[in-house]
Order: sequence, then C-alpha cells, then structure tokens
Amino acid sequence: MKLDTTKKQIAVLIDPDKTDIKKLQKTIEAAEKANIDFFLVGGSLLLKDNLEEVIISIKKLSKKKVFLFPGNPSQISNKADGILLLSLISGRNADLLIGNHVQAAPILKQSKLNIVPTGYILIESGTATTVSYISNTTPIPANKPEIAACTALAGEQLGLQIIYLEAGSGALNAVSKETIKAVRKMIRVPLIVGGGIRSAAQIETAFSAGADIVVIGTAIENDITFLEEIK
Ligand code: 1GP
Repeated sequence: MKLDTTKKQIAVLIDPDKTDIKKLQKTIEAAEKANIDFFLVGGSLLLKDNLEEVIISIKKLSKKKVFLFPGNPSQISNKADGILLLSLISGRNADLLIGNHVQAAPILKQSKLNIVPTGYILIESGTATTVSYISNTTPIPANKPEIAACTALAGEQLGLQIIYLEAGSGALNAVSKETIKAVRKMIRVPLIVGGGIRSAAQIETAFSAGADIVVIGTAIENDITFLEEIK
C-alpha cells in the first residue's frame, strides 16, 4: 500500500464530469496553496470522456499523487500513480465485490499503478445518491454503526488494506462520528471518510473520530475558496 497514512491527510476528489480545463487549473492551484495531500479522480457515472486529460492536467500543475477512484473498469489509466481498487463490501452486488476486478486484473497487471485494495462501505446519508443507485446496493443504515464496524472488520480480515466509509458524493448527511468511531475501534488498517463533508468543522470531527484521510469533492466544486478554509 503506497498511500502515506502516517499522518492525517486531505484528498481532493476531482470528478472529471464536473470540471473543465480552466476550472481544473484553478482548483489545482488552490489545492497546491492549501497543501492538500493527494488527488482522487473518478466517479460513479461519467458522461464525458476526459479522465486522462484531467489526470494529465493535474500532473502538469502538481507533484501530488493522483489515485484513480473508479466507478467502473473503464476508469483505469496509466497516467495516474495508483488506484483505489474498490470492493463494495457493504453491498451484495457480485460484480462490484469481485466481478469487475476479474476483468480489470490483467489490465492492472500490465500497468505500473500502485494498487490499494480498498474495502468500500456505503453508509445511508439521508437521500439516494448516485453511487447507491448505480451500484444497485443498499447502503448500511446510518444508525447501525455496529454493522459498519463488522463490515470493515470483515474487509480487514479478508486482507483489504484500507477502508473507505462513503456517504456518497454530495450526500445530505456525512458519515456520523459514531459510525467513524465504531469502525476505527474495530480495525487497524487506515480509514478514509468521504461524502457530504462541506465545512472545516466536519473535517475536524471526522479526524477526531478516527479518520486518517478525509475526501472532499462537491464542496470544492461548488466553492473553490473552501480550500482556503481547509488550509
Ligand atoms: C465521493 O467521498 C467522495 O465519493 C466525496 O464526496 O463530493 O460529497 O465531497 P463529496
């Protein structure tokens, strides 16, 4: 696992659909000034065919690592540094647990990408999200932290190297501190938390509850000055 998880980190998620080159440049420059730690690129559903273009643009403006955050196997690119190889362990959709990975395996073997085997756990967040609809899975109820904790533990026992607690992009409610705490208590591997985080206070809450990495996407897409607040 080549993600540095020795310190608390903030990752900026770039959804290639929700940006253009001009906006992207401004975002990267602001992210550099805020000294964020790395970038994730991807999305559950991409309408534009600009994933590589986005990665290349980030690489031109920043030395920070870029990790793929793929919604499906078509979102693999050698231009990135690594990939969160997501297994959607909160769901029971076989393709997202292992099927897509079988198709991607030979492509990944030929790539130079750092592969980060990731247990991806969707938490119910107040309304349907693109990721819950597209993945055709039921998120874990927000008021059942023990289910999230046992799911994360099972992922760790299966050898997954990092756990990602996801409320969904633009979620109404972020993952609660109770859920983050319960998961943190149960596992030893690093913990990523994302979805619906739109204030510095929420970032602090996630970190103090036990998140190692917090992912921010929509809040920065909507208002680039949020990066100054993060700084
Ligand atoms: C989504 O966790 C990420 O997959 C980030 O979510 O866009 O709500 O910040 P936001």
